[in-house]
Amino acid sequence: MNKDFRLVKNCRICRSVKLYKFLDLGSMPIPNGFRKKEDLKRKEPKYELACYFCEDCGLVQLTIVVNPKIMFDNYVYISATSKVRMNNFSSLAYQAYIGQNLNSASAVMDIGSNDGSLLSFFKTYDCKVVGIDPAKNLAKIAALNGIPTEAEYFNSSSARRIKEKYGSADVIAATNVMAHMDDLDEVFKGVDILLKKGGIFITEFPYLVDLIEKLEFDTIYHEHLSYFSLRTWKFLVEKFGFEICDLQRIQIDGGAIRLTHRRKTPGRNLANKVVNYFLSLEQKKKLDEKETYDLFSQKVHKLKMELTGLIDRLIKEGSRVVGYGAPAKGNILTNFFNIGKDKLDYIVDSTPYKQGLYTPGMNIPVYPENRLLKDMPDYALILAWNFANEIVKKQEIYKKRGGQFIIPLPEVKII
Ligand code: JHZ
Repeated sequence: MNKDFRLVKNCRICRSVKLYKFLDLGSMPIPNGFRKKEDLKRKEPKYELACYFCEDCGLVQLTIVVNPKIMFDNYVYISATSKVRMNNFSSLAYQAYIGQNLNSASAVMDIGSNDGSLLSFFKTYDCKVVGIDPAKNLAKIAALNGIPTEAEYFNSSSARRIKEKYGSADVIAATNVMAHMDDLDEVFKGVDILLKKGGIFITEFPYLVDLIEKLEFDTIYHEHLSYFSLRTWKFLVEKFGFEICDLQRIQIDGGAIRLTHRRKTPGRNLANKVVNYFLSLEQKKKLDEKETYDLFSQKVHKLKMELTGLIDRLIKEGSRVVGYGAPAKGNILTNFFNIGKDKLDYIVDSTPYKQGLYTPGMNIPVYPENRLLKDMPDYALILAWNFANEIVKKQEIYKKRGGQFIIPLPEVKII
């Protein structure tokens, strides 16, 4: 892509033009576009953030695609900052290791490998590992940690190059990355090129049922181009000759699904029962109806009133409020709800790359986590609400000393 963004005119999966617009969050900075102090005066690029629902296949997708180079070539997010995420990677690696009977001759490749966290678990099983991630800064870190990483976007041509260099894979993983890729046909072509006969392709992504039910509107941002239901995902994988052979709901990132795939063998239906269960659940939740998405948008606007109302009241009463966690989603929540420095003095976050910088759009400073105890603000708004339990446990002393946490969604809660 040569331009900064392109408008979406057809559904990414079925090519339909019947796209129904809902939830317009307006013009937003890129969600991981943290800025240095000296850049704050410079104009920040902002892009439309709104969704379509495809009336034909049901895919929820953004109305525009921001040039991936703007978002991913240098990436501040690292996977290793959460114990919950690391435990989830460990369980995925174990499941694949046992299920595929892997050994030291097996090769595991990870698309969107970030800092190499997932592959590090396969390394403990002695498997050969290869990461693939366009973020050059992260590829370097992963390589230093012993995870060879190709700093590339994944598609059929990079898959060919990787196959030539490393051979084919017994397992290909792609966690939290399918939503980030515009040309899904190219991704599946690449997987088909790289995967050994009998190999598996495992992916995880946030589940649309959870997003809608728990009002996780802030997970809608420029990096996430698609929001999958099983119905849309199944349509996609079958188009490329794969089938789902295992499917689990996992309690991470506000609710996600882990899917394992193999190449389709005629006459074999590996996971029919569980797939049908999920398909009927989605029907029951009315994911195929436009009204569901309109209702979702209305609820987001109501949440805005509730959360900003609470913070305004606390501040009026003389309390100090800060943010906890500076995830991409937090930047969407603060921008859309107009929660700026007048409301949150600062945000604490464990990611070294984010500390010392300012959040996109709202310019709120980001400090290390230990600032919370030193400073003892009255309230900490947990912007990384998906890790609320982990954070509250970690900050037990803050609570004991009288500090309180605000959870922003699905409904505003003080704990
Ligand atoms: P977290 C990222 O989204 C980006 P984000 C990406 N697009 C994606 O798909 C999802 O992940 C899955 C901090 N933290 O994981 C670390 C603490 O400070 O919810 C992170 O900055 N203390 C690839 O950015 C942030 O919170 C802690 O104890 O929305 C969490 O970011 C913990 C546990 C986290 O993802």
